[in-house]
Amino acid sequence: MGYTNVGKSTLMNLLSKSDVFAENKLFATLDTTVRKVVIENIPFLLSDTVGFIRKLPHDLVESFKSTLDEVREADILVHVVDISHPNFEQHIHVVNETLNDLGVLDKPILLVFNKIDAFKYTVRDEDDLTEPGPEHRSLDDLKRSWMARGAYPSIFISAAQKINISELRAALMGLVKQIHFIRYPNTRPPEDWVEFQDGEQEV
Ligand SMILES: Nc1nc2c(ncn2[C@@H]2O[C@H](COP(=O)(O)OP(=O)(O)OP(=O)(O)O)[C@@H](O)[C@H]2O)c(=O)[nH]1
Ligand SMILES: [Mg+2]
Repeated sequence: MGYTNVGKSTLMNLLSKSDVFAENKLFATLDTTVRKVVIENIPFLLSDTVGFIRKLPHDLVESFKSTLDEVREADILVHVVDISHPNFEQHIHVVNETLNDLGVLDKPILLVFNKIDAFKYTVRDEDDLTEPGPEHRSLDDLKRSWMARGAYPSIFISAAQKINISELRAALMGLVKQIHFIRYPNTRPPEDWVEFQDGEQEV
């Protein structure tokens, strides 16, 4: 889930190798789409949702309700953000407000910063002594500040250019496994489960 036009459907297509409608316009997705995905022999359901926005067009309220149900019932929330958008932080805020209203902020959340290929910033002159603005933050600056906040695990990707997708898959699988083996304790854990329990990052 995430703000509208951030690349949720593009990412869904990539992870589930399906063909969910993706287009560069607001609200390309008008209902929730669920796909079964199997990674490392563990099946789970991946659901693509309608985009969040501050003021929802009236005729979308109904279709948005199913998105809210989906979010309420999900085990893991993948919050997709368009980091190339100048207002991406405001978008995160709008989405988080909705999650807060739904009372789902205690669910595991993976923050996925998408469109790193389209990310641009203004390089400051070395002798520029004025206060740096948000437009001067490089991708590394943003990575550092989001990692430092440590609120949620964050991954920086490009769904369109397929950058860092294996890192995203690994992070997602880490969360899926935690839930899978709590829910199905009798299923034989894969070899790497012990490592995972030790808190090691999977690659
Ligand atoms: N540059 C760039 N564009 C991307 C990336 N991922 C998606 N897009 C483009 O962003 C636009 C929106 O993508 P969608 O996948 O439809 O976005 P969405 O979040 O599902 O949008 P809604 O369903 O309308 O909320 C499309 O034109 C995509 O091609 C990316 O990593 N980089
Ligand atoms: Mg979509």
